Amino acid sequence: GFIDRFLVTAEAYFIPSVIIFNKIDIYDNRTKALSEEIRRIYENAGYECLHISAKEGINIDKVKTLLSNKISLLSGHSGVGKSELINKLIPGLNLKTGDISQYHSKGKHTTTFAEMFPLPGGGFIIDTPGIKEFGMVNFQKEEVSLFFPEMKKLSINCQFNNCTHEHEPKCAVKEGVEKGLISPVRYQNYLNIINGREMEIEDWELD
Ligand SMILES: Nc1nc2c(ncn2[C@@H]2O[C@H](COP(=O)(O)OP(=O)(O)OP(=O)(O)O)[C@@H](O)[C@H]2O)c(=O)[nH]1
Ligand SMILES: [Zn+2]
Repeated sequence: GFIDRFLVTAEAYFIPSVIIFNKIDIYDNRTKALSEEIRRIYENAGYECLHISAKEGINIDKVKTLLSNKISLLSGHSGVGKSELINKLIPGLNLKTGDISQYHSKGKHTTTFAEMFPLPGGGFIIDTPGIKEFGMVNFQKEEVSLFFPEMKKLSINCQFNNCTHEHEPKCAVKEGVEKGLISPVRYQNYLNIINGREMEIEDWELD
């Protein structure tokens, strides 16, 4: 839920997004398979995905290339390793990173406010506090699918041009879900957003 809400808001403001999977150094087989499944869903939706390890320095050069000469914002739940990644991008910065074992018991948050840092290769990175919930701007029901790139593409073939892809006949988006062109998970999150449902427990939460 969190990722899709975030991406919708970014799309609404024409901000390109990249999805980073961190801590690949500690993925077991199940986590690896799950992350590949999620990668497929988001690549299919049109997003670039990148597997990294901030700690072991894997694919950090690719992150550097992505961020070079741009102003970027890093977002994700508390403990995913945002501060660790920024430390790798900016040698000598030494942001405080959290001990993961304390996250669940004490709800520890290392970063408490958004901060912007200049990058050695040009550009800036904004670190944000770990986000538990993501409030969204109020969109019109009919416009939300414009911010799901894979739905937007198909929706031009819907019978109604203000189709909400929920219950309308001859809906190209619903057909796309049935044909496997659109991920059922993304579609469900879309329905949750247009119906103003509270963020549900993450389907992919691992613990
Ligand atoms: N094994 C492993 N651990 C990592 C990696 N990246 C970060 N960690 C660890 O995960 C814990 C949390 O990292 P942080 O960088 O503090 O997480 P954060 O996203 O900045 O958390 P908040 O500041 O609360 O939002 C720390 O103990 C890090 O050392 C990684 O790639 N691999
Ligand atoms: Zn439709």
